[in-house]
Amino acid sequence: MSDNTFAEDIHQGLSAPLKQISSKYFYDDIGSVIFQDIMKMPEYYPTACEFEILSLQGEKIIDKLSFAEPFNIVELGAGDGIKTRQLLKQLMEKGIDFSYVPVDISGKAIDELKTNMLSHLPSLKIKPLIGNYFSMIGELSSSSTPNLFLFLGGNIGNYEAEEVRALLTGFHRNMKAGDKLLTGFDLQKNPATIRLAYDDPQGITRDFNLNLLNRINRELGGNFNLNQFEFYSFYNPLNGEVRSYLVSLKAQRVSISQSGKSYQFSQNELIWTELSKKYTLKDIERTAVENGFEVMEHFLDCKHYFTDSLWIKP
Ligand code: AVJ
Repeated sequence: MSDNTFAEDIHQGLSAPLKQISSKYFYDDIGSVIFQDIMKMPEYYPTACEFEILSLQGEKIIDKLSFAEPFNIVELGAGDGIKTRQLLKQLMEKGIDFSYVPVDISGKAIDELKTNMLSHLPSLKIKPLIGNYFSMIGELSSSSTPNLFLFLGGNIGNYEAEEVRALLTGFHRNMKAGDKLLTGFDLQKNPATIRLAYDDPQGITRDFNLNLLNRINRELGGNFNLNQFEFYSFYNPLNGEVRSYLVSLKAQRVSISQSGKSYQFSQNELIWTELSKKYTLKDIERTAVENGFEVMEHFLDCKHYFTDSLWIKP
């Protein structure tokens, strides 16, 4: 991602009536480390739930594919790969012939993932692809090798309804008939459980959000004073949305030296940072059908907090 896009997005976001900074900017080197810490917090249940699903139900998932070998397991946005590795390990132990194809726009992320995967699974056939999701899906689908696409971790929760539609229709258009998609969705549950996961008492999620301002300071020459912003996160059980914000604690003006622009904040003005949407199984089924997929099976953890939902393009 070029610096220019970041600068332009920040300018647009801070000029909007409701100021916003996209959650995709959480993940610079510092933010990625903080996210690792979030995934280790007892309050942040999604990681453990999806780890359980992929560790305990890997065989069930693979049986359900009923793919001719060899096939591809194509991971869209691979992250650190620990959860995926649980699934791959089971396939290898069964002697199944497949290739693991992680796709990312960052060559660095892909290199690290490859090294890490091979250190745990030395005989894994890994064929990383650098590029955007849609064109890589299209390229893979032009061959007759069956594909299972993975979109794990609940990343889909960060997308607004229209963005979900654009993403899934883009996947669908580029997939071939018979190819499958396994997507992680965080499920609606006791609202207090969700609230705690996104507003933890240690303040790790707070630091994750404040790092956005730090990143602007570092990369764009911003002069955000982090003491003059606080974090606020709200879960609405009526629509399943966690929305997170930074709050300006006083009236203040913030400048960005790289662009020479400045932005006025009133006291208690918000910067919206993230949507983390929680789904019901019904929502997921409707979303699948609306975008041309058929639901094959939901794989849930034992607490029914999270699902990896397997869809087919008929
Ligand atoms: C990486 C998008 C799945 O929304 O749960 C964790 C990011 N934000 N805590 C999520 C996140 C605050 C996470 N995803």
